[in-house]
Amino acid sequence: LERIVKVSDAFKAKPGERVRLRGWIYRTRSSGGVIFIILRDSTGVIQAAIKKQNVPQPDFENASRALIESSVTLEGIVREDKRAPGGREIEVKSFQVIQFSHPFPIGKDQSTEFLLDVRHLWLRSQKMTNVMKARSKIVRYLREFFDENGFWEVTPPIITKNECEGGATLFEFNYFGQRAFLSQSAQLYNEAFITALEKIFVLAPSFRAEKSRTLKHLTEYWHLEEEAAFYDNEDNMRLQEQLVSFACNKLAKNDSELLKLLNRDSKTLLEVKPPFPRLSYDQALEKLREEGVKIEWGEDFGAEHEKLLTKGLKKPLFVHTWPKKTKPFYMEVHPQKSEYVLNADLLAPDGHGEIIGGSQRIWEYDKLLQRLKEEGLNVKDYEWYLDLRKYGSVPHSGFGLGIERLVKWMLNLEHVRDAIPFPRVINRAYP
Ligand code: NSS
Repeated sequence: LERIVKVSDAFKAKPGERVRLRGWIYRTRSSGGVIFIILRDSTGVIQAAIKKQNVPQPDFENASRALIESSVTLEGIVREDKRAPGGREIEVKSFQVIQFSHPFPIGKDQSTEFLLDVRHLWLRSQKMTNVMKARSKIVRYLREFFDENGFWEVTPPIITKNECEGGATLFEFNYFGQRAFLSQSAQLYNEAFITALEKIFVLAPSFRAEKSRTLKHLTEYWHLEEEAAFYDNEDNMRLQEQLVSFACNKLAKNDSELLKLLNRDSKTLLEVKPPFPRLSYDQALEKLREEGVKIEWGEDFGAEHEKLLTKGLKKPLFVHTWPKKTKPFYMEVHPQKSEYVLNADLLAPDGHGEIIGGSQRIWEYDKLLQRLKEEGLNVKDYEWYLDLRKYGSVPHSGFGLGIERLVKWMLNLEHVRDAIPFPRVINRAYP
């Protein structure tokens, strides 16, 4: 009796073995009395040769009628064949169609916008399949790192009454007559968890009403956020470089075949190791000015600035100690320089942009209250957050990493939307 196997198993099977495969038609062509089908499943593609004299007549007719992307099952003998892709071919003995596909709308050289319109179908392309596999691995390694280092995974709410990262990018909605928002960040809740669990992380969607179209902004993205009691900004940066290096090294070591399919060289990822280079905001500003950039103190960096700062780097770059006025209310003020905060942004090499934002938090009640007022936030909505500074408050720090930004850099993708199956941007919430 035949075994049901995956395409990858068929490549490992002994020649002469009889196997049964299930999947989709990736390519099809016929020549004389033979139909060559490239069969695709989640593990890869393999050639199958359907000869008229080898199969029952209806099987041959179905094979000749079935268009690409039809779902099929077939049974046959594994043969070595130098002419076939990968040096293997299935000599088919029986062939059934599960569903005859309608003519597939995706052909060669289609526009980016069209491929986004049919994203639900484009997901099965080799490119998207490989990106999704790599993303799955990367997320697994990130979780593994936290698990090995004593962090608990927690689950914050998505519906909230608090802004975390400024009003300009809030998605507001009517919550049974009350004003509420989609979460921009789990951070404020993360700060509540640490009094129970000390070291925690969250993987959840964050929402930002980003009104501009760029290579790195989504309106819905996956946010990996960490928070730890008793950590200062130094501890925070060290943890970030360990986390990022761990994920890069694991992917390079365990998944080099996958990386090859994505045209990403494993060696670069193996070289990502602590410590990462660091510049203070003021040093970065000086460097930009040396390059001829006109920029005021206190201005945020744009994509071009980030590109200049990270050009040719092998590892990500920390830019730390930012002007207080450019950053949110919750960041701890620098003890010696009151116009600065204890924070760091981590910029990926070669202009891939900011992948992490993190800081030490204000942990004292009076200071936090003052900053909330300075920023004009409604103190009533933050009473619970202020409570955290009343009952056993401790110094603490945390950060947030954008999964799609990290994946974009690690796989060297062009656009952040290539790193997420169904991207949401200003002009798109379909499919
Ligand atoms: O705004 S952040 O810089 N920081 C926070 O939200 C903190 N509250 C996180 C924390 O300390 N717990 O966002 C963090 C990261 C940022 O570095 C990006 O990698 C990513 O989140 N990010 C985004 N990715 C994709 N699209 C958009 N629009 C986006 N905004 C931030």
